[in-house]
Amino acid sequence: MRPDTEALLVIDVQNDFCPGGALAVPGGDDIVPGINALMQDFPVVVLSQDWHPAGHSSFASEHPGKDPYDMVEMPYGPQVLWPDHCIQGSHGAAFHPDLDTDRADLILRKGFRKTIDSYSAFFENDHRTPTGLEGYLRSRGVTSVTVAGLATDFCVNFSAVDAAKLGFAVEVRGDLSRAIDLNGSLAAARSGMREAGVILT
Ligand code: VGL
Ligand code: ZN
Repeated sequence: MRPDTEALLVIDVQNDFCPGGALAVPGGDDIVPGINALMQDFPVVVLSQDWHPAGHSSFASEHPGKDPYDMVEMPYGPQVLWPDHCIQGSHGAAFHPDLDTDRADLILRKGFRKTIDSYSAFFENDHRTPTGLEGYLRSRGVTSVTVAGLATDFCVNFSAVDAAKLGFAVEVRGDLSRAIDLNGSLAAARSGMREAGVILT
């Protein structure tokens, strides 16, 4: 077991991000056994869950004339439009059935406000509205986080960069994450994470 200062953050290992899901990430389910094994090493385990109301503003279906993966300008900045996914209470929003959710200390839901998306488990996409995760980790004495899950170039990336900006030591397990890779987003995410001081393994 690692020291009590080390947390594992498992990002969005949900049915909609796995093959067959609404926003399937290629090979998204391959990482489940490795993540289950890794959870056994950590004294603090947090799972995040993308958790959108129906009609969420990040859904292309809410923007007449737009298609999934188009970009729009939101009051908080540019936003990719997605297929409807991870709707609260739906099968797609549930964790992958093989994920060992019993091992989690905290399940953190994000993206529940209709008018703002939240890729990061720390802040919504305005980069200002906190989810509460920072306070949770600090009050448990955590100083270092390891991040894995879906998708490498979106929610894993934003969570890892925010954690580094907040002063946590951050490692991203690239081998236990999978990417959407939209127009070079994986390469951009990798260099952004490295620039922020994240260790990519
Ligand atoms: C995610 C796109 C939309 C993710 C969530 O978990 O990476 N990507 N919502
Ligand atoms: Zn989402």
